[in-house]
Amino acid sequence: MLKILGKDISINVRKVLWTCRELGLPFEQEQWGAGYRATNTPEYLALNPMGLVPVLIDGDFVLTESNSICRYLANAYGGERLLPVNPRERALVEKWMDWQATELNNAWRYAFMGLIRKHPDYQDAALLQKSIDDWAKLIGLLDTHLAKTGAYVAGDNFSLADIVVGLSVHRWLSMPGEQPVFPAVNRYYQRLSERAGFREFGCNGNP
Ligand SMILES: N[C@@H](CCC(=O)N[C@@H](CS)C(=O)NCC(=O)O)C(=O)O
Repeated sequence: MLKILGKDISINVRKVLWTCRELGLPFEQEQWGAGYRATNTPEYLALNPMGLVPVLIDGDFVLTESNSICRYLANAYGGERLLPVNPRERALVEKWMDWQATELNNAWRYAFMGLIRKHPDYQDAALLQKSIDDWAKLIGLLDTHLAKTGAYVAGDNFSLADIVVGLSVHRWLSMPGEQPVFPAVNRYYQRLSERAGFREFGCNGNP
């Protein structure tokens, strides 16, 4: 049985949970991370020296980094539909996964920590506005792209890229205040909402 260490409210944990659902994989989950079981213990740091969630334990194999875990699960458990074998099709999926992990994550961090998590270290008004502007710019790029595909981020078919980008879109739409409206992104959100995995782990009340 797969074991996933990490709390339900974490976007990175939810990527892995949703991937398991899409693949029909049973799993056990333990709630680790701030507010739950502490990740700064020697026991946990031996699994992930970063002290972050999620961690996947598959028998004697331990893996960290949410996007890598999603790719591993698709590779190991018949997920070609989510991560194609064809090099070009796969590259388009991986490109958007990398974009989410590097560009999008970095853009939203300050605004998310300040406005949603209400962390005292993230309350500088100018930096909050810059983060929202950077985030909106990237969601705008995604909107232009989705208007072209008319379906999913890597083309006609749902893939791992939609799990990581879809959760990020849900986070964007959870932001308080008046934010720019992106019609293709909104249609994409509706499309994702037809999936049980997204309803369970994506748009489930956690930003
Ligand atoms: N690059 C890592 C980032 C993991 C990460 O930042 N996890 C956050 C939760 S989303 C975390 O563990 N924060 C500390 C905590 O909650 O204790 C991944 O994608 O797995």
